[in-house]
Amino acid sequence: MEETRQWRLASRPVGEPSRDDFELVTVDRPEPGPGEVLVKTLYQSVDPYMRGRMRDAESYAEPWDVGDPMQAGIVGQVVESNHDEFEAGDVVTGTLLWAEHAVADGDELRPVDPDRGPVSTALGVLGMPGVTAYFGMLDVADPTPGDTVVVSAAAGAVGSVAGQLARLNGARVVGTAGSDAKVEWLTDELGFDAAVNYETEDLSAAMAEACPDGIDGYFDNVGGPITDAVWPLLNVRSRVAVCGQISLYNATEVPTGPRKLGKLVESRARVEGFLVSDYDGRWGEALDRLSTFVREDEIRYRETAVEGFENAPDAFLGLFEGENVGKQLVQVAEYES
Ligand code: NAP
Ligand code: FER
Repeated sequence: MEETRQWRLASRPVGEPSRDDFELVTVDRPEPGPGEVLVKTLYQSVDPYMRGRMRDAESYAEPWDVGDPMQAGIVGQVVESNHDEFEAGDVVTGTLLWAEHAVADGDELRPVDPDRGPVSTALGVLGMPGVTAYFGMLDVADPTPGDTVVVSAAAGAVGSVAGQLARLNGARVVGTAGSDAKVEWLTDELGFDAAVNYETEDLSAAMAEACPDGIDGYFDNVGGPITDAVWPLLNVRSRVAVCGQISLYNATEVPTGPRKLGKLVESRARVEGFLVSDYDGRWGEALDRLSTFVREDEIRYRETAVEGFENAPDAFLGLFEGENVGKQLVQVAEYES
Protein backbone atom coordinates (compact mmCIF):
# COMPACT_ATOMS: atom_id res chain seq x y z
CA MET A 1 0.00 0.00 0.00
CA GLU A 2 1.39 3.41 -0.92
CA GLU A 3 1.47 6.05 1.78
CA THR A 4 0.87 9.77 1.96
CA ARG A 5 1.17 12.50 4.58
CA GLN A 6 -1.50 14.74 6.09
CA TRP A 7 -1.47 17.63 8.54
CA ARG A 8 -4.05 17.24 11.28
CA LEU A 9 -5.32 19.65 13.91
CA ALA A 10 -3.50 18.63 17.11
CA SER A 11 -5.01 21.20 19.45
CA ARG A 12 -7.20 24.29 19.39
CA PRO A 13 -4.99 27.35 19.69
CA VAL A 14 -5.71 30.01 22.27
CA GLY A 15 -4.50 33.33 20.90
CA GLU A 16 -1.64 33.02 18.41
CA PRO A 17 -1.53 29.55 16.84
CA SER A 18 1.79 27.70 16.92
CA ARG A 19 3.37 24.75 15.17
CA ASP A 20 2.38 22.54 18.13
CA ASP A 21 -1.25 22.92 17.10
CA PHE A 22 -0.50 20.82 13.99
CA GLU A 23 0.48 17.16 13.68
CA LEU A 24 2.05 15.53 10.62
CA VAL A 25 0.85 11.95 10.13
CA THR A 26 1.61 9.27 7.56
CA VAL A 27 -1.42 7.29 6.36
CA ASP A 28 -2.27 4.81 3.62
CA ARG A 29 -2.92 6.60 0.36
CA PRO A 30 -6.72 6.63 -0.13
CA GLU A 31 -8.28 4.90 -3.13
CA PRO A 32 -10.92 6.67 -5.22
CA GLY A 33 -14.42 5.17 -5.11
CA PRO A 34 -17.06 5.49 -7.86
CA GLY A 35 -17.13 9.05 -9.26
CA GLU A 36 -14.04 9.94 -7.24
CA VAL A 37 -10.57 11.13 -8.21
CA LEU A 38 -7.21 10.64 -6.45
CA VAL A 39 -5.31 13.93 -6.58
CA LYS A 40 -1.63 14.57 -5.91
CA THR A 41 -1.14 18.04 -4.41
CA LEU A 42 1.05 20.47 -6.33
CA TYR A 43 0.11 23.60 -4.35
CA GLN A 44 -1.76 23.94 -1.08
CA SER A 45 -3.42 27.20 -0.07
CA VAL A 46 -3.24 28.59 3.44
CA ASP A 47 -5.87 31.22 4.27
CA PRO A 48 -6.78 33.44 7.21
CA TYR A 49 -10.28 31.88 7.53
CA MET A 50 -8.59 28.62 8.61
CA ARG A 51 -7.91 30.28 11.98
CA GLY A 52 -11.69 30.36 12.48
CA ARG A 53 -12.01 26.67 11.68
CA MET A 54 -9.49 25.83 14.40
CA ARG A 55 -11.90 27.35 16.93
CA ASP A 56 -14.87 25.45 18.38
CA ALA A 57 -17.42 28.13 17.60
CA GLU A 58 -20.37 28.48 15.25
CA SER A 59 -19.49 30.35 12.11
CA TYR A 60 -20.02 30.25 8.37
CA ALA A 61 -17.53 27.37 8.21
CA GLU A 62 -17.71 24.21 10.35
CA PRO A 63 -15.02 23.92 13.03
CA TRP A 64 -12.40 21.24 12.39
CA ASP A 65 -12.30 18.42 14.95
CA VAL A 66 -9.10 17.91 16.88
CA GLY A 67 -7.35 14.87 15.40
CA ASP A 68 -8.92 15.28 11.97
CA PRO A 69 -7.18 16.31 8.75
CA MET A 70 -7.86 19.93 7.82
CA GLN A 71 -9.35 21.14 4.51
CA ALA A 72 -7.55 23.44 2.08
CA GLY A 73 -7.79 24.77 -1.43
CA ILE A 74 -5.56 22.58 -3.58
CA VAL A 75 -4.19 22.63 -7.09
CA GLY A 76 -3.16 19.11 -7.95
CA GLN A 77 -2.66 16.52 -10.61
CA VAL A 78 -4.96 13.55 -11.12
CA VAL A 79 -3.31 10.23 -10.28
CA GLU A 80 -6.35 8.01 -10.80
CA SER A 81 -9.86 8.89 -11.91
CA ASN A 82 -13.22 7.19 -11.67
CA HIS A 83 -14.93 10.28 -13.06
CA ASP A 84 -15.76 10.78 -16.75
CA GLU A 85 -14.46 14.34 -16.91
CA PHE A 86 -10.95 13.65 -15.57
CA GLU A 87 -8.03 11.42 -16.44
CA ALA A 88 -4.57 10.82 -15.00
CA GLY A 89 -2.29 13.82 -15.51
CA ASP A 90 -5.09 16.44 -15.58
CA VAL A 91 -4.61 19.48 -13.38
CA VAL A 92 -7.56 20.24 -11.11
CA THR A 93 -8.49 22.53 -8.24
CA GLY A 94 -10.91 22.16 -5.36
CA THR A 95 -11.25 21.95 -1.62
CA LEU A 96 -9.30 18.88 -0.54
CA LEU A 97 -7.07 18.32 2.49
CA TRP A 98 -3.81 19.53 3.96
CA ALA A 99 -2.36 16.38 2.38
CA GLU A 100 0.10 15.23 -0.26
CA HIS A 101 -2.66 13.11 -1.82
CA ALA A 102 -6.40 13.14 -1.28
CA VAL A 103 -9.55 11.76 -2.84
CA ALA A 104 -12.26 14.12 -4.06
CA ASP A 105 -15.71 13.75 -5.60
CA GLY A 106 -15.04 14.56 -9.28
CA ASP A 107 -18.16 16.75 -9.37
CA GLU A 108 -16.51 19.07 -6.82
CA LEU A 109 -13.34 19.64 -8.88
CA ARG A 110 -12.66 22.29 -11.50
CA PRO A 111 -10.21 21.68 -14.36
CA VAL A 112 -7.18 23.99 -14.58
CA ASP A 113 -5.59 24.53 -18.00
CA PRO A 114 -1.80 24.44 -17.54
CA ASP A 115 -1.32 26.10 -20.95
CA ARG A 116 -3.09 29.27 -19.77
CA GLY A 117 -0.52 30.32 -17.17
CA PRO A 118 0.90 29.17 -13.85
CA VAL A 119 -1.48 26.62 -12.30
CA SER A 120 -0.91 28.12 -8.83
CA THR A 121 -3.02 31.16 -9.82
CA ALA A 122 -6.13 28.98 -9.38
CA LEU A 123 -5.59 29.46 -5.62
CA GLY A 124 -4.91 33.20 -5.81
CA VAL A 125 -5.72 35.85 -8.37
CA LEU A 126 -7.75 33.34 -10.42
CA GLY A 127 -9.23 31.55 -7.42
CA MET A 128 -11.12 32.19 -4.18
CA PRO A 129 -9.14 35.33 -3.17
CA GLY A 130 -9.51 36.90 -6.62
CA VAL A 131 -13.25 36.17 -6.69
CA THR A 132 -13.58 37.63 -3.17
CA ALA A 133 -11.85 40.81 -4.30
CA TYR A 134 -13.96 40.97 -7.46
CA PHE A 135 -17.40 40.82 -5.85
CA GLY A 136 -16.41 42.58 -2.64
CA MET A 137 -15.02 45.52 -4.53
CA LEU A 138 -17.35 45.75 -7.51
CA ASP A 139 -20.61 44.62 -5.91
CA VAL A 140 -20.24 45.88 -2.33
CA ALA A 141 -17.74 48.78 -2.29
CA ASP A 142 -18.87 49.80 -5.80
CA PRO A 143 -16.25 52.42 -6.75
CA THR A 144 -16.98 55.04 -9.40
CA PRO A 145 -14.53 57.36 -11.20
CA GLY A 146 -13.05 60.00 -8.91
CA ASP A 147 -13.84 58.09 -5.70
CA THR A 148 -11.14 57.59 -3.09
CA VAL A 149 -11.01 53.93 -2.06
CA VAL A 150 -8.96 52.54 0.84
CA VAL A 151 -7.96 48.86 0.96
CA SER A 152 -6.41 47.32 4.08
CA ALA A 153 -3.97 44.37 3.84
CA ALA A 154 -3.57 45.77 0.34
CA ALA A 155 -0.46 43.74 -0.48
CA GLY A 156 -2.21 40.45 0.33
CA ALA A 157 -3.99 38.02 -1.97
CA VAL A 158 -7.43 39.65 -1.76
CA GLY A 159 -6.32 43.23 -1.15
CA SER A 160 -3.89 43.46 -4.07
CA VAL A 161 -6.61 42.43 -6.52
CA ALA A 162 -9.30 44.55 -4.84
CA GLY A 163 -7.16 47.68 -5.07
CA GLN A 164 -6.35 47.16 -8.73
CA LEU A 165 -10.05 46.62 -9.53
CA ALA A 166 -10.88 49.95 -7.86
CA ARG A 167 -8.14 51.61 -9.94
CA LEU A 168 -9.58 50.06 -13.12
CA ASN A 169 -12.96 51.56 -12.18
CA GLY A 170 -11.35 54.99 -12.13
CA ALA A 171 -10.95 55.41 -8.37
CA ARG A 172 -8.01 56.91 -6.50
CA VAL A 173 -6.69 53.97 -4.47
CA VAL A 174 -4.94 54.02 -1.12
CA GLY A 175 -3.59 50.84 0.48
CA THR A 176 -2.29 49.91 3.91
CA ALA A 177 0.43 47.32 4.45
CA GLY A 178 2.96 46.30 7.08
CA SER A 179 6.31 46.98 5.37
CA ASP A 180 8.01 49.54 3.15
CA ALA A 181 8.70 46.88 0.52
CA LYS A 182 4.95 46.19 0.30
CA VAL A 183 4.18 49.92 0.15
CA GLU A 184 6.62 50.26 -2.76
CA TRP A 185 5.09 47.31 -4.58
CA LEU A 186 1.63 48.87 -4.26
CA THR A 187 2.61 52.32 -5.50
CA ASP A 188 5.37 51.47 -7.99
CA GLU A 189 3.96 48.34 -9.63
CA LEU A 190 0.25 48.02 -8.90
CA GLY A 191 -0.70 51.64 -9.58
CA PHE A 192 -1.98 52.53 -6.09
CA ASP A 193 -2.01 56.32 -5.69
CA ALA A 194 -0.70 56.10 -2.14
CA ALA A 195 0.09 53.49 0.48
CA VAL A 196 0.54 53.69 4.23
CA ASN A 197 2.85 51.52 6.32
CA TYR A 198 0.64 51.03 9.38
CA GLU A 199 3.59 49.65 11.39
CA THR A 200 5.74 52.78 11.14
CA GLU A 201 3.45 55.71 10.33
CA ASP A 202 0.99 57.66 12.44
CA LEU A 203 -2.11 56.07 10.94
CA SER A 204 -4.58 58.93 11.40
CA ALA A 205 -2.21 61.57 10.05
CA ALA A 206 -1.01 59.41 7.16
CA MET A 207 -4.56 58.42 6.20
CA ALA A 208 -5.77 62.03 6.27
CA GLU A 209 -2.80 63.06 4.12
CA ALA A 210 -3.36 60.20 1.64
CA CYS A 211 -7.11 60.96 1.39
CA PRO A 212 -7.42 64.77 1.19
CA ASP A 213 -10.96 64.49 -0.24
CA GLY A 214 -12.12 61.92 2.31
CA ILE A 215 -12.98 58.26 1.68
CA ASP A 216 -15.80 57.01 -0.55
CA GLY A 217 -15.07 53.28 -0.39
CA TYR A 218 -13.29 51.17 2.23
CA PHE A 219 -12.49 47.50 1.52
CA ASP A 220 -11.54 46.20 4.94
CA ASN A 221 -9.50 43.06 5.44
CA VAL A 222 -8.04 43.98 8.82
CA GLY A 223 -10.19 46.06 11.20
CA GLY A 224 -8.81 47.51 14.44
CA PRO A 225 -6.63 50.63 14.31
CA ILE A 226 -6.79 50.90 10.49
CA THR A 227 -10.59 51.13 10.61
CA ASP A 228 -10.29 53.67 13.45
CA ALA A 229 -8.14 55.84 11.15
CA VAL A 230 -10.52 55.46 8.19
CA TRP A 231 -13.75 56.12 10.10
CA PRO A 232 -13.54 59.90 10.60
CA LEU A 233 -12.77 60.36 6.89
CA LEU A 234 -15.87 58.56 5.54
CA ASN A 235 -17.68 60.75 3.03
CA VAL A 236 -21.41 61.17 2.58
CA ARG A 237 -22.87 58.00 0.97
CA SER A 238 -19.59 56.12 1.30
CA ARG A 239 -19.53 52.32 1.27
CA VAL A 240 -17.62 50.06 3.66
CA ALA A 241 -17.17 46.47 2.44
CA VAL A 242 -16.16 44.31 5.41
CA CYS A 243 -14.23 41.39 3.94
CA GLY A 244 -12.26 40.26 7.00
CA GLN A 245 -10.86 41.40 10.35
CA ILE A 246 -7.53 39.62 10.50
CA SER A 247 -6.17 41.90 13.23
CA LEU A 248 -8.71 40.25 15.57
CA TYR A 249 -8.46 36.58 14.54
CA ASN A 250 -6.00 35.70 17.31
CA ALA A 251 -7.53 37.99 19.93
CA THR A 252 -8.49 36.26 23.19
CA GLU A 253 -10.63 39.11 24.53
CA VAL A 254 -13.44 40.45 22.39
CA PRO A 255 -12.71 44.16 22.11
CA THR A 256 -15.40 46.72 22.73
CA GLY A 257 -17.59 47.05 19.66
CA PRO A 258 -17.79 50.12 17.46
CA ARG A 259 -19.11 53.12 19.35
CA LYS A 260 -18.65 55.78 16.72
CA LEU A 261 -21.81 54.88 14.82
CA GLY A 262 -22.89 58.50 14.92
CA LYS A 263 -20.48 58.86 12.02
CA LEU A 264 -22.88 56.71 10.00
CA VAL A 265 -25.75 59.08 10.72
CA GLU A 266 -23.68 62.03 9.66
CA SER A 267 -22.24 60.37 6.54
CA ARG A 268 -25.14 58.03 5.68
CA ALA A 269 -22.36 55.51 4.96
CA ARG A 270 -23.36 51.92 4.28
CA VAL A 271 -21.37 49.21 6.08
CA GLU A 272 -21.84 45.73 4.61
CA GLY A 273 -20.13 42.44 5.28
CA PHE A 274 -20.02 39.78 2.59
CA LEU A 275 -18.83 36.23 1.98
CA VAL A 276 -17.35 34.98 -1.26
CA SER A 277 -19.83 32.10 -0.98
CA ASP A 278 -22.65 34.64 -1.47
CA TYR A 279 -21.47 34.59 -5.09
CA ASP A 280 -21.37 30.81 -5.65
CA GLY A 281 -22.59 30.27 -9.19
CA ARG A 282 -21.03 33.55 -10.41
CA TRP A 283 -17.36 32.46 -10.36
CA GLY A 284 -17.31 32.12 -14.17
CA GLU A 285 -18.07 35.78 -14.69
CA ALA A 286 -15.41 36.89 -12.18
CA LEU A 287 -12.74 34.50 -13.48
CA ASP A 288 -13.35 35.48 -17.11
CA ARG A 289 -12.78 39.14 -16.36
CA LEU A 290 -9.91 38.59 -13.94
CA SER A 291 -8.05 36.35 -16.39
CA THR A 292 -8.50 38.95 -19.14
CA PHE A 293 -7.13 41.67 -16.84
CA VAL A 294 -4.14 39.46 -15.95
CA ARG A 295 -3.47 38.59 -19.59
CA GLU A 296 -3.60 42.27 -20.55
CA ASP A 297 -1.32 43.23 -17.63
CA GLU A 298 -4.07 45.38 -16.10
CA ILE A 299 -3.91 43.29 -12.94
CA ARG A 300 -0.56 42.14 -11.60
CA TYR A 301 -0.11 39.58 -8.90
CA ARG A 302 2.54 37.97 -6.74
CA GLU A 303 2.72 34.67 -4.93
CA THR A 304 4.84 33.71 -1.94
CA ALA A 305 5.51 29.98 -1.81
CA VAL A 306 6.89 28.04 1.13
CA GLU A 307 8.64 24.96 -0.23
CA GLY A 308 7.79 21.53 1.11
CA PHE A 309 4.65 19.98 2.58
CA GLU A 310 6.34 19.62 5.97
CA ASN A 311 6.45 23.45 6.18
CA ALA A 312 2.72 24.05 5.59
CA PRO A 313 2.06 25.24 9.19
CA ASP A 314 4.83 27.86 8.84
CA ALA A 315 3.15 29.19 5.71
CA PHE A 316 -0.12 29.50 7.62
CA LEU A 317 1.46 31.12 10.70
CA GLY A 318 3.29 33.59 8.44
CA LEU A 319 -0.06 35.10 7.35
CA PHE A 320 -0.40 36.63 10.81
CA GLU A 321 3.13 38.05 10.63
CA GLY A 322 2.67 39.55 7.17
CA GLU A 323 5.37 37.34 5.69
CA ASN A 324 3.49 36.98 2.42
CA VAL A 325 3.46 39.36 -0.51
CA GLY A 326 0.37 38.45 -2.54
CA LYS A 327 -1.00 34.94 -2.20
CA GLN A 328 0.65 32.60 0.31
CA LEU A 329 1.04 29.05 -0.98
CA VAL A 330 2.78 25.83 -0.05
CA GLN A 331 4.59 24.24 -2.97
CA VAL A 332 4.25 20.51 -2.42
CA ALA A 333 5.26 18.87 -5.73
CA GLU A 334 6.31 19.82 -9.25
CA TYR A 335 3.83 19.74 -12.13
CA GLU A 336 4.68 16.90 -14.53
CA SER A 337 3.49 17.48 -18.08
P1 NAP B 1 -3.53 38.03 2.89
O1 NAP B 1 -3.99 39.45 2.88
O2 NAP B 1 -2.82 37.51 1.70
O3 NAP B 1 -2.63 37.73 4.15
C1 NAP B 1 -2.94 38.27 5.39
C2 NAP B 1 -2.27 39.66 5.55
O4 NAP B 1 -2.89 40.33 6.62
C3 NAP B 1 -0.81 39.59 5.93
O5 NAP B 1 0.04 39.47 4.83
C4 NAP B 1 -0.60 40.87 6.72
O6 NAP B 1 -0.11 41.88 5.83
C5 NAP B 1 -2.00 41.25 7.19
N1 NAP B 1 -2.08 41.16 8.65
C6 NAP B 1 -1.93 40.05 9.41
N2 NAP B 1 -2.11 40.33 10.71
C7 NAP B 1 -2.37 41.67 10.77
C8 NAP B 1 -2.63 42.59 11.83
N3 NAP B 1 -2.67 42.19 13.11
N4 NAP B 1 -2.85 43.90 11.51
C9 NAP B 1 -2.81 44.31 10.23
N5 NAP B 1 -2.56 43.50 9.18
C10 NAP B 1 -2.35 42.20 9.46
O7 NAP B 1 -4.81 37.12 3.17
P2 NAP B 1 -6.08 36.99 2.24
O8 NAP B 1 -6.31 35.56 1.97
O9 NAP B 1 -5.94 37.93 1.11
O10 NAP B 1 -7.23 37.49 3.20
C11 NAP B 1 -7.36 38.87 3.49
C12 NAP B 1 -8.61 39.11 4.32
O11 NAP B 1 -9.75 38.73 3.56
C13 NAP B 1 -8.68 38.30 5.60
O12 NAP B 1 -9.29 39.09 6.60
C14 NAP B 1 -9.60 37.15 5.24
O13 NAP B 1 -10.23 36.59 6.35
C15 NAP B 1 -10.56 37.86 4.32
N6 NAP B 1 -11.29 37.00 3.38
C16 NAP B 1 -12.64 37.11 3.39
C17 NAP B 1 -13.39 36.40 2.49
C18 NAP B 1 -14.86 36.55 2.50
O14 NAP B 1 -15.55 35.79 1.84
N7 NAP B 1 -15.38 37.56 3.20
C19 NAP B 1 -12.76 35.51 1.60
C20 NAP B 1 -11.36 35.44 1.60
C21 NAP B 1 -10.64 36.21 2.50
P3 NAP B 1 0.63 43.20 6.37
O15 NAP B 1 2.04 43.12 5.95
O16 NAP B 1 -0.09 44.31 5.71
O17 NAP B 1 0.50 43.21 7.87
C1 FER C 1 -16.08 30.69 1.77
C2 FER C 1 -16.58 31.76 2.47
C3 FER C 1 -15.69 32.60 3.14
C4 FER C 1 -14.71 30.44 1.75
C5 FER C 1 -13.85 31.27 2.42
C6 FER C 1 -14.33 32.35 3.12
C7 FER C 1 -13.02 28.87 1.22
C8 FER C 1 -13.39 33.19 3.84
C9 FER C 1 -13.78 34.06 4.74
C10 FER C 1 -12.81 34.84 5.53
O1 FER C 1 -11.61 34.71 5.37
O2 FER C 1 -13.27 35.64 6.35
O3 FER C 1 -16.91 29.86 1.10
O4 FER C 1 -14.30 29.35 1.02
